[in-house]
Amino acid sequence: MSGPNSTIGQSHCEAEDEKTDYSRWRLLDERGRQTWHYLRTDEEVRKWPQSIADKYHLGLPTGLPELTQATSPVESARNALTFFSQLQLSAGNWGCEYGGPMFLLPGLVITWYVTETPIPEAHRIEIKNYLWARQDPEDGGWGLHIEGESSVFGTAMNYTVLRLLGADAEDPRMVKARGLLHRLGGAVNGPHWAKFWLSVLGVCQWDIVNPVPPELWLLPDWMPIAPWRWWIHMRQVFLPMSFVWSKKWSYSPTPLTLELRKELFTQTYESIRFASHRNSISPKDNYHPKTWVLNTVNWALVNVWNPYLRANALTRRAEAWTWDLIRREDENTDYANLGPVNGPMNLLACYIKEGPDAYSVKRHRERMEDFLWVKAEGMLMNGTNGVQNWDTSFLIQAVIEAGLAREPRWRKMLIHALEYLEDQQIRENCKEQDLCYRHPRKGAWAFSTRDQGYTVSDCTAEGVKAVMLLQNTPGYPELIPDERIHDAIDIILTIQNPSGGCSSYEPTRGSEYMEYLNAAEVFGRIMVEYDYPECTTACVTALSLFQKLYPEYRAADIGTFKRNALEYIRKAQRWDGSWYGSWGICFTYAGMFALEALASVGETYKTSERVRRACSFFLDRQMADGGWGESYRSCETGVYTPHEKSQVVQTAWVVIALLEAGCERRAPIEKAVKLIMSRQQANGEWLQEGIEGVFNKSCMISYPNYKFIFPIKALGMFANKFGDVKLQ
Ligand code: LAN
Repeated sequence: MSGPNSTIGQSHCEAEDEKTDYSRWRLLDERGRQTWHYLRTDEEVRKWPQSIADKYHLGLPTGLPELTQATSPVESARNALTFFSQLQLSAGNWGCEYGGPMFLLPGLVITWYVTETPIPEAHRIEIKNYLWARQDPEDGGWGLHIEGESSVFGTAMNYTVLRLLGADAEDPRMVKARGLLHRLGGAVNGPHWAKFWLSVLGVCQWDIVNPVPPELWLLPDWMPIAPWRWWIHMRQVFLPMSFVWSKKWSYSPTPLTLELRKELFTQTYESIRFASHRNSISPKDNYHPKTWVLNTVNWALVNVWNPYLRANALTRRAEAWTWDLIRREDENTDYANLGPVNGPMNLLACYIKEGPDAYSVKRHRERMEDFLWVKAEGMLMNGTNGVQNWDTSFLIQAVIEAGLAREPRWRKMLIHALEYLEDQQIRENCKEQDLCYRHPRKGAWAFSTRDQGYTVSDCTAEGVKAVMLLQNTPGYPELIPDERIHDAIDIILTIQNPSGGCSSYEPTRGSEYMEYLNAAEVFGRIMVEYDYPECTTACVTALSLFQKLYPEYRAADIGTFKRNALEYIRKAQRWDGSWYGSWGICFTYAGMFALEALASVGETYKTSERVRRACSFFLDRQMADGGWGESYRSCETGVYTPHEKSQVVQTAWVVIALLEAGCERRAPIEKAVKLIMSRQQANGEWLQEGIEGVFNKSCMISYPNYKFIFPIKALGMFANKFGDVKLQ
């Protein structure tokens, strides 16, 4: 172990980067809690052998055998499952890296540094390796996400991380990164979150940070801008951020942070008027420019509220209430927290409030491990504490679709996956849920684990679908009894908006006009919940399946829900037949869901003009090799933008979409299926291609297990429709 400060003064140029011994890394899965461990002694290595999943995720040879070449879709799906089943973890779930965003490690590493948390040597080495691997070789910078263009946010923050972890300022890669940062105007041109973290670190002065007043938490609930109405991720980040901002807490200067004050700016630290840079931002970072409304509010807060009106008593009350909410978030999640941004910030808030030896600080430090992942490139921070429930639910459904659940060979694997979902269904609401503005969660599934414990509409829907499908397949046990299935359905029924659409975590609580107060600059559509075709479809299809199995239960509510949801799906279709996707890239993803929803009420190619329009949208964009490929630019611009190369995952999405739609043109679908099969490797796997997921319009995120799950489903659906014919 070495403290962060132990690296100060290291002045050698790293000609050859340090590496850890990859045969010593192990992934531990404790009821879905995934943490990586670096074994120090040979004795430990002997006692805890490396699994195939460990090797696969680390990029080491797995030794899995070559399989008989698949000639039909189901054979191909079977080969894929032969490979993928080897990656099932001991708790019954599947795991994977969940990287992509490049702004997460900085929050964590700065928090470690300022809370003087010892950073294990192996972590220090592999985080650096990851950042080197992800540095843009052309300009030397980093972007908002791994495929994005270099920005001040990415470059200033990851440069800082590298320095905190011991990289030498004169390392040629650092010199190059600094050069780019200076060309972009230096760290003063970073977005709000960069300014916040650098002020915490003591490298910027707090004057550079636009106000984050905790007093907002005292607004009465009826006020349209009260924080309880915001999208959960924004309010849970705003919460600890406002606490820290209010305290204007900064780490005392160290020799290293004094160096950073020299490196991150284009002028001397002493000559910078930090207050004048509150609104400075490089065009590369300014995806969502601040509105005149927000600028006016900020101006009033800085020039009138803070100096003349901010009353001590009120501030103290606001800090006390904010602290209370932070504490509740920690307790409700056993310190796992909602996500990778509020996690480190809550740790920092606990450190400030309760001191270095508090239980809260200790437990938070342990929980930080849940976000870290090791892969061939090094160690990164995941976008959540994993993708456990989501991937496991989808995999079960894909296997059933492909007809493989009936083959005895997969029973053990599937029962184990079912046991996992059983264990992960949330059984109780949060304590005093109204006081902390939490939506009910009894019966729900979260995206990752039960500990994290946040209801997500479509995670609940996909989870309960997987359970219902499998429990109704001959040969599978009933692990989740009816009343718990009812609980899940009750939760789904709470999540619909008046529009008929469903949002992600809660029904929409505030107006779209709140977007006028979006202060993050780098993200779009973040302030409130919106309707999403993806989430709506998942809920509708779960309810349809449920109705078939339990026709009596809340039949009227379900009927109304479905009618309104379908109305929303129809309205959300664009004139060209497409749907914009918010959680996967992009039109190929949302189209798959929307067409599934329409098909569930019998609207198909034969009967519906809108479905034919949707099919034409896809068929017109099929690439010469038979596949589809869509660039992440679609998400940013809202205009379908082809990828330079067709993508297995997106091709599978479109095959599923066309088959759901009942598209009668077999030839293009068959060509797509052949393409998917042709990319399969001899051991049954598919290789990683472009990034698959997105959030907040501008930030991409990886779903590496999609390259197994969706091809298996697409191949199975093709065989169901056209027979398991020889294709190769
Ligand atoms: C996720 C991941 C899963 C995703 C789906 C279930 C796929 C979606 O259908 C609903 C929304 C949800 C749950 C979702 C919301 C936003 C998340 C949590 C993420 C994209 C993963 C990371 C992201 C989170 C906001 C990242 C932290 C960044 C901030 C701006 C706070």
